[in-house]
Amino acid sequence: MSTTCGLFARYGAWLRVPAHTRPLSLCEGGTPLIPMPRLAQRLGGGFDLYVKFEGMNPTGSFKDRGLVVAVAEAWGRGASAVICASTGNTAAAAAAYAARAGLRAVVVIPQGKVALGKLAAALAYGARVVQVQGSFDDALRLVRQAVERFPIALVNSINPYRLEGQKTAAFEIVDALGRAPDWLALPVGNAGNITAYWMGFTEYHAQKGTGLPRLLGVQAQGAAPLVLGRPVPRPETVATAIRIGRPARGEEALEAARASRGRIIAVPDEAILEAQHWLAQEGLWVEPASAAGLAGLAAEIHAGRLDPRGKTIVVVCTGHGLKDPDAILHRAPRLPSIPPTLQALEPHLT
Ligand code: AN7
Repeated sequence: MSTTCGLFARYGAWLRVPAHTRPLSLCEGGTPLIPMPRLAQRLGGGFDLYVKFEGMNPTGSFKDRGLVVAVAEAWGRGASAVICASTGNTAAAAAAYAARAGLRAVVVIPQGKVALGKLAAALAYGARVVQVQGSFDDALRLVRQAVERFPIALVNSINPYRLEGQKTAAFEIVDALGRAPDWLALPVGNAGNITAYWMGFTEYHAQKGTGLPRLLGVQAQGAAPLVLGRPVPRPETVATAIRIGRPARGEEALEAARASRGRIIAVPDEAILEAQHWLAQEGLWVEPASAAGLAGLAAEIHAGRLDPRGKTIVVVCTGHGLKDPDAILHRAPRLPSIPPTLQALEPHLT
């Protein structure tokens, strides 16, 4: 399959992949970088704020960037099936790209802890979905064991081609702004994405002198192994996408944050939900985990640890709100129910 859109078409020359890699595409990437002047005001003003809205990818999250490349490599080497552990978005993306390539997908998820839209997506794309009575970390341990015994390609972000794809988001931000932002704030779960962004920014900078951002990685307080400095055996957070206690790329993430003169912090669930609400007030519905970057940025500015004045700051919103409708509906007020008369509607019009 030759590609006319998507990551291989746009950034193929930058992807370090084996020659056998067989490009495919769902026209992923090319996501909007949306100016957020009113939100910047809310955080004190005096700086340029943008959201990189990764929810606009084909399956609704940034995972499409990683999975298109990981599946292309597996497909090109003749694999007939792929497997991943997932909090949901990786599962949806793996299932979609496997379907596109005609491969089988097996996704292993923590039972009862995957948002509805992600589970439905994996099923819609025809993946075999297996629920584990345990956490994401248990699921990842299982799939690591499985690929040692069975001929099935691992597409979690331990797979280096995942990062090759995901680094293209950094390229897009630099291409849009003309240089790297001063700060990049993003959620951190299994820690592949922050690692990939740093790769992307450093590679572009080495070739084009486009500068480097400081990285602000944000974990949920109940799932913050990189802040605590030790694994969290029973992670818990409303942001189920980042409900991860033992990140596979934790060391690289800490190193990326350090090298960028940035840091990884944790924020409480309430701050995440508040940031989700702020984004919705701007017309952007993102899933809870996706709002963690903004929550972390707000907390750092508020505490006086990050001076935004005169800066260009990009917040990465990693996944679409449509993936997790329950996060909204669980908190929604009781809706009025009326007979079909104008008289009954009238009290609701002001
Ligand atoms: C919306 O899908 O780990 O730090 O299995 O879905 O690269 O793990 C998802 C992670 C942020 C964290 N935002 O990224 C999975 C999974 C959203 C996510 C993250 C995830 P990493």
